[in-house]
Amino acid sequence: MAFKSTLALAGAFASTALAHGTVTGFVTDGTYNQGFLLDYYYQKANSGSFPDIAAWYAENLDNGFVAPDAYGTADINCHKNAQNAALTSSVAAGGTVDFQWSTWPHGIGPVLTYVAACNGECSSVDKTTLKWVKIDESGYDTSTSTWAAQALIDNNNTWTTTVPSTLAAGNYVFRHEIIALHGAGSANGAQNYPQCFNIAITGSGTDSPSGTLGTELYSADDAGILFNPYGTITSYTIPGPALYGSGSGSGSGSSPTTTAASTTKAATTSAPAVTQEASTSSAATPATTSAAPSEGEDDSDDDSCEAEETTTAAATFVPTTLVTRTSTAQASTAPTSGSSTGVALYGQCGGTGYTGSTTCSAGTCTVMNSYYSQCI
Ligand SMILES: [Cu+2]
Repeated sequence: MAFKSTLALAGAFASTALAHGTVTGFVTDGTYNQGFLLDYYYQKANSGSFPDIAAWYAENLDNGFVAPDAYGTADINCHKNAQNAALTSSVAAGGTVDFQWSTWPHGIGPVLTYVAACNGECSSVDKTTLKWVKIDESGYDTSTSTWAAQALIDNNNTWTTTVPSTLAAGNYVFRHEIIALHGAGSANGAQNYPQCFNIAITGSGTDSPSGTLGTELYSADDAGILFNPYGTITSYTIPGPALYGSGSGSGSGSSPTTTAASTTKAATTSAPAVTQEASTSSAATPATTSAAPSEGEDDSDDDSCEAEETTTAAATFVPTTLVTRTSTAQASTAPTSGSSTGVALYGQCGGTGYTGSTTCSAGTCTVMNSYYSQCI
């Protein structure tokens, strides 16, 4: 990750600090739904609760990912310490879901989407019992030498999955996932970033395919997990169970905007104090950086999660992409800064490069690190 002279810019907009991004919004048949924000982690830490939304809560802080040595744990389902979403959105069988990542730095790896029937309420289903059906997968396009993750980045950090029209109506957890492979040439070097959403499928489909438990989705030595992505790639085997028959997906969908690239590259600045999580992740991160060649001209896509962890700064989500996407996206819970009434609870109230209000309308402005102070 390049830390360049964008601190002031990022500070002006920053409300949530992330390195890898989360799915901060998802669109079901054209309807925007709130996704997971890192803010919610702090809300939960400080107040014990987080908003009732249709996106699952997870503690994928900063450099958090699920490594192959954790494929046998519950975290592989919906990311670290995931908790059920309280609400449920809906999509018609045959319709589309757009997953909007706040930012995404790694252009090497597949993108996959699964569904699991809840057989009841997804708000209370035991995640370890969910059986995942892969409905969308994309790996490496040898004709264009492009990874799915790069296509996602190029599409305004958005991925569109088409819901198979044959799936039976009912309550499902959708599991959308990027597997970053920039370090996957080494054992335990792949990085899985799953996120989950409660979405009811409507329609007249009748198919209820059997799925695969999360802990059985991948193995550390799968051909598509332990994979050297450097050099000439003649084929890539997407990991996980077979794709459901009528599923289809693509990296296209919502129109990319010309601001997407600059927004992504501008997303560099402060991170809240998550050093414990980050250092935990760091320990699981193979030191492949120095041996790994560049991923190309996109210098924001470095191969080093260690670099993000060993500096005090990490990338920050700049929520301008949400604003350009849909009008309803503006209803996100991003705290306002610079308001005459002060910064809302959990909002940023200080830090290097920050130019907004330092007065909290609720809580006390508390220094998390030199780059980020928060009203808590
Ligand atoms: Cu990384």
